[in-house]
Amino acid sequence: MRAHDRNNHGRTRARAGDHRAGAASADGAAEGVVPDAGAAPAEVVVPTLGRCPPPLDVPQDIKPLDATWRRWIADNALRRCSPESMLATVTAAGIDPAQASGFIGALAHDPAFGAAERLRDRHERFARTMAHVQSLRESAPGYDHVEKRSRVSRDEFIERYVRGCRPVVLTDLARDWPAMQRWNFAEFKRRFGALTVQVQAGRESDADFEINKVRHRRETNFAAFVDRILTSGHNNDEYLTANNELLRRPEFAGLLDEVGALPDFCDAAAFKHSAFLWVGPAGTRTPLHHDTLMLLHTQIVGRKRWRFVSPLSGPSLYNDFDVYSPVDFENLDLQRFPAAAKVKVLDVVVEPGETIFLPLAWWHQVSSLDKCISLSFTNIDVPNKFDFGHGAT
Ligand SMILES: O=C(O)CCC(=O)C(=O)O
Repeated sequence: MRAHDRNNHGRTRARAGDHRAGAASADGAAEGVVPDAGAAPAEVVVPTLGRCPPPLDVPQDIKPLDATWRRWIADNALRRCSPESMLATVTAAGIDPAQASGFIGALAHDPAFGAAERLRDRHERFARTMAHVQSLRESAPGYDHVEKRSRVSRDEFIERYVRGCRPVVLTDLARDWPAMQRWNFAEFKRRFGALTVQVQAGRESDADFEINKVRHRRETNFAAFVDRILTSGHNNDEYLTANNELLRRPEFAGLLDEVGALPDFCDAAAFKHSAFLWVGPAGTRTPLHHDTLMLLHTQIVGRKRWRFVSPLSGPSLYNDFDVYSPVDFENLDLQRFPAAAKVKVLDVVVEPGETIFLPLAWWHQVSSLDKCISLSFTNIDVPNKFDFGHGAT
């Protein structure tokens, strides 16, 4: 499947060009501006202003209203922020207030802005519908925890988890895999230490390391990488992720033979092309995103914490770019992301030997509690290719 060829389970897009903070500004960074009270429907996102464009080069000069600020105003007017609050922010940034106020006043009569309002209203109706369906789902007993199950049959797996679109941890899927005995850091170093592998590096210094993953690719000696994992403390700086395509290299092909029998809801013939290795220290973090296909992820060594959010809660996740959300449920910033407060997060720790099923389009963020070796695979024996388009605004 084409999706299998796409690295990191379909997360192909890296933001190109301008990627300073705030370039995609509609993520609701509150800047102290008051939303227009009473105008917003109560059940949808409370409007907050997006992040401002960068400060002017010569702040003391009165500057004309440029295209970036026009877009900022249009974005925030669509959020129903009040003209006064927008004007105050724009003026404080050194922009000509007369020009800004003329632009704000003219928006109401601008047919292009009218079209944007209609799209916004349609989006809000859709978001409300999804929120209502989600609240029904959350009212089901047991919704708030991820089941841990063994001996799940193909029929039940497909019916309850794939079609039912709910995550599950399968405790016995990898029980008899030789990999469970053979894969560990010392053994990896002994067998593959001389080889060069591609990792994601320098992540700690970039808040958007996942979106910018192309920039973080580095080649490194595998033994040296393993040594750094073993000696470094808790950190997120370096991580061998699904991007590396390591299992497609003949030198590593033996690893695939050490994965034992797969359950009958997997397509064994497709396994070789759809398995991905993950190796990293305790402390790696994969930020909130959704994949474009379903997958299974087995912990061989170490534990990972997965946090899941239903796709129906997507409208509360400030998703402005592709499949990524800037919300971090480990450290929730309610000032910037007030709508995320109501989102129900399912939290589960996956232990060595356990396999998590990631249902379609579920948002998830993952952190390694220990030094980890994991294997993900996407060859679930059901149609598993979906077109999510390009979601960036
Ligand atoms: O294990 C991880 O760090 C992230 C896994 C993940 O997010 C994925 O496979 O989509």
